[in-house]
Amino acid sequence: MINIKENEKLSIINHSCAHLLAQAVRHLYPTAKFWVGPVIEEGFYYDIDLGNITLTEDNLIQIEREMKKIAKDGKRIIREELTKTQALERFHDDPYKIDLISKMDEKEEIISCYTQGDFTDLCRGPHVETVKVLKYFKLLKVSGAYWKGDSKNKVLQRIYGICFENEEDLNKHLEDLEEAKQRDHRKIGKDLKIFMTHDLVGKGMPLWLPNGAMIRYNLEKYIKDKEIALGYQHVYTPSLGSVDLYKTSGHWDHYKEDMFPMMKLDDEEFVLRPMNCPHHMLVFKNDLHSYRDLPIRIGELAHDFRYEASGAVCGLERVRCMCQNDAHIFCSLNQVGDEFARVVQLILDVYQDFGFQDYSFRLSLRGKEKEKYFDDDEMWNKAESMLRKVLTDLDLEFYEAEDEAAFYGPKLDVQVKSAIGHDVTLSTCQLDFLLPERFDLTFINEKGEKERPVVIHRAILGTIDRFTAFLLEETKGVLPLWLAPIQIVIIPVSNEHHGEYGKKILNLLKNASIRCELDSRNEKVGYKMREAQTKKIPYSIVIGDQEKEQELVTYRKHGSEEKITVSVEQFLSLLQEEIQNKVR
Ligand code: TSB
Ligand code: ZN
Repeated sequence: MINIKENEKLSIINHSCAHLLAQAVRHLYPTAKFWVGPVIEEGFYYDIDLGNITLTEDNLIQIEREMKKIAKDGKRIIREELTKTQALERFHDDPYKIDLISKMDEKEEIISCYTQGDFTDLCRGPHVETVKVLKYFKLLKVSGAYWKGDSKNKVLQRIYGICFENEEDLNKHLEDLEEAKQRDHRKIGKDLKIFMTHDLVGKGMPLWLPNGAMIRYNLEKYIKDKEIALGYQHVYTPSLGSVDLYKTSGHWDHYKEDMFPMMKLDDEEFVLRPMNCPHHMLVFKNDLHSYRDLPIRIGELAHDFRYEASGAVCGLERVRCMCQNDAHIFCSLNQVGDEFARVVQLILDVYQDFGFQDYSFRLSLRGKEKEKYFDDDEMWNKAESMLRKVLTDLDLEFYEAEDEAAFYGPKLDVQVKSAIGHDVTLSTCQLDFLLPERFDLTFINEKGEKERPVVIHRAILGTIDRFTAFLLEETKGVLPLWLAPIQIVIIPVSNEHHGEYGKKILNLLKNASIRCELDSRNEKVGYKMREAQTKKIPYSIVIGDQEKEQELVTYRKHGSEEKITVSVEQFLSLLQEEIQNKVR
């Protein structure tokens, strides 16, 4: 989707459209007060103080109508430059604009305002010459937004909109938005009964329904089998740990804000774990290790709990209870390059299996906010330059981002975009010199001396939760056969005549571990077929007289109109091959 902010012409008309919006709101709500109305990637918004009024979608339609009226009237937009004193005088009865003006320095910036007809707004500009050109716009939504983003402040009404130069572009954009809505995993997850949420359970804590649980079982098996084949050893460790464990690791000092609060039992203190690293450090420490044993790769499908802001949680994409596809690799310094290469290769293989193509690598570095990161400049410089070299040696195309590292070290993150435009990390591979130090980990090197290992933290699917969210959006819910919760639906033409044969096929497929259902409801075949399409079941098979007499099945693949009749054995081997090869 187009990024309005990156296009100069569109930025200007969107900004002018924000003023048009404000003018229309002023006409309809004369006491309205206006905060700021910036251009954003998705168009523009304006934050407006409407007292106790909460706007509805219907109100947006009325405002849009008023905007059209003003635009048609076609007033010119006139710029005026003011001194600070003049500006304070001009906006003296508007506390929001006074707040803005008082922070301005007239020596550094020109203070200007723009007037169109009966409406003047403080603004840097530039704007279009007349409101007449603002024809192709749409108000998209309204939500509450705290003044200056601070939850202690008043809630303002934030109205979002977008404006284009012509009707065609606007319509195309609205179609894209509609498609994104259809592709949103929260919609697919609800329609296909994959997960649900409930206020009684809490925000960011989805419940996986049977269909979702089957997808998840297959994903977990897929990645665990792959990892075991690659020399990972899987463990199970508890979802709780003592506060001391997290004090030792440094999480208590640098990650506490993201954790659920401590629980006190008798005289012990526990936390729900936000990460699994500390447990895995202790698993490593449980044995003596020689350089010959390294790298040691400890994996776990491990449950973690993070305090994500209530406004940030989103379906399965951002949750408060998650299951990481986690592993910690313990290796010597000179094995880091190879191990990183292996992890990157595994990521690429997995993305290939799922057909993911739109992703980018991000080198996530430390930021300036010191307290967020473990304070050891030498360690950070070493880790960051080492990781940068590893990535350069791998010939990987990547971009760098500050203030995105873990508190213990820099990361290589794989970034993807969700249907509604969130930029999120899926896979991650991180370099850590800190935790081995904090847990005093050692191995015996070639010289018989104790040496400190390096730890690589990595999650390939990220979390099963976020991965499933992304998978549902990428596939629009049409999962490949090997992952589909229900793979086949068997539809007898008549229950009376073909029901028994239907059951026979059902058992045969079930015995071959195919997940199938017999639809023996008293409904028309066409109706059942359509329902199988809506449920995105990969194959529906219809059986009537001919099929029954000659031991055949007639199948139809999801999304295809073609009906193909084959023997039962042929059908089964076709399915098995498709599952085996993870055909998409
Ligand atoms: C990889 N200690 C490391 C681990 O060893 C770690 O926890 N890294 S992490 O913080 O980056 O999290 C790993 C992955 O979990 C991320 O790459 C992301 O894909 C996923 N993730 C993080 N937060 C959430 C969340 N709130 N909801 C769903 N998935 C999340
Ligand atoms: Zn970790």
